[in-house]
Amino acid sequence: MATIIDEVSRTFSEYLLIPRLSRSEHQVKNVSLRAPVSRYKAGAEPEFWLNIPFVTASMQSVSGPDMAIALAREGGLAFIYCSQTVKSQAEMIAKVKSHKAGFVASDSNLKPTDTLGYALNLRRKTGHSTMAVTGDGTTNGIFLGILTDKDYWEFDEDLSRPVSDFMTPADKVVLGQTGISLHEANVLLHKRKKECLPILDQEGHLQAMVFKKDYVDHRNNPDELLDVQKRFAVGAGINTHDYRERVPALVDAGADVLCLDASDGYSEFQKEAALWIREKYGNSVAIGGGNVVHGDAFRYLAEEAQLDFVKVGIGGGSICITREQKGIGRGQASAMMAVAAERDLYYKETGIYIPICSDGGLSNDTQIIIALAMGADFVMMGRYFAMTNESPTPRMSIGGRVYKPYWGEGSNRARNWQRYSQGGADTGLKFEEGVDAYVPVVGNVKDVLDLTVSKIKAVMCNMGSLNLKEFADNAVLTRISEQSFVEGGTSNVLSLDKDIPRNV
Ligand code: MZP
Repeated sequence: MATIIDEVSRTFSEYLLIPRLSRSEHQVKNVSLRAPVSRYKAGAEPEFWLNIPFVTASMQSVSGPDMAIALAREGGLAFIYCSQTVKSQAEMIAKVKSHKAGFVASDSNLKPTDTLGYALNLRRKTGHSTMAVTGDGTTNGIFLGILTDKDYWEFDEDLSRPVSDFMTPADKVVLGQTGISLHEANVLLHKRKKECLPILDQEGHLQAMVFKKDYVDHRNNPDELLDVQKRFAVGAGINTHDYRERVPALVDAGADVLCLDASDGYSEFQKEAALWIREKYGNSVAIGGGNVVHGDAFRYLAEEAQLDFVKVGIGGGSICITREQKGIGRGQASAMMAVAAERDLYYKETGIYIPICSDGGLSNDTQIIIALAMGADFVMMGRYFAMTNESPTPRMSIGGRVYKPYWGEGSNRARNWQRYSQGGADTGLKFEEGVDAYVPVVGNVKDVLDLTVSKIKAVMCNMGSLNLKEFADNAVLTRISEQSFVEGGTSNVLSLDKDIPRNV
């Protein structure tokens, strides 16, 4: 006979936190939201951290390069979706990596004989208003000068004239030599009041560029998530079918974290893929997987598949119909509590900490807070990020409000069959597990995260905690009745806007 779990499947909105003593040090300015991503031994530091506990879902309608750049700037990580060709996914990763760094390889280059019209087209295509001019127009050609948008008046010039007529020639450009430190390069930019510093080798070949705007960006975003070369960190979704071909291309392009993207991750296919990657790349790239909803599955992926982190959640996603279609899944709070308990037990037994991620179904900031309190090290969200300006979908006006399309990876539109059928020769989507939907546009990633982060930090102070580990350890949660849920809203008053129009 089947095993029946007595406990009812519960969701995050059925719980409230009971405040703990806040001491004088429990102030928002002292709170850290750093979160581990890679497994670590007691007493050691994880190789990979997030500065805020947020990652994006590996989905077509969520995670492109603009999202990855915007989120890394705030301290989180995007997982570029894998339901596209290896080539285009690797190009997206490379785009994030080349966006900003201390020393950037110059990727918009001109020959002196190129016309101004050609340069303008290149500017439109790349968005780069500063372009190096090299002898042969290549990244590391002999440096001849620089063309910026201050050198010409687009609508007044003869566009057929050569770039050499407009550029600032090399002898008038402030230059750095190979071997200069980033700090020295920035000081030179500052002192000489320049926007960009080309770095040349002894023979005059262009080696790199250093931009003032990157320095300013860095100072404005102290939490930004960078790799050792000071490039934005980026993650990539992968599947259990083509990882032998896909993973090398993604790692070459610079992916920092890989995540096996599957609706149900309790499978030998995940183990095989994870061990193959581990053997080839060791600990140089973090590997996550899932999704799971109970302790045994967590232990399998932690122990047998040697994953760095495990994602929790089946069927809770805002666009997900897996529970309706297949009858599998678990309430997200019950799943988190079961997996967090097993994670803690595993840590006690082995001294190895495996971070866990709550994935899907987080429909407001309160649920994010409860997920972290229940032991999630970080959260993965799709809808939350799909609603921002940086998601890769077009804005559309419906009934006077602005929306963006948001569709599940298991929908007919995404056709990500690899996520739902992890092994064998199966190809193609036989039935849908996700829907095609719209979400309202709410603003920039930065603005929505600012609000969520402020709330989390405020609650952590209520709970007498200065970091996420303390928060989960200190958390005391109570289940709420339907009546107390109602009590939590406004009561016996008429609310402005909701009940009484503001212009009355
Ligand atoms: P949400 O943040 O929009 O509620 O959920 C996003 C999560 O739903 C993803 O990270 C992924 O785990 C899951 N997902 C993505 N596509 C589908 C689907 O088509 C899905 N069923 O469930």
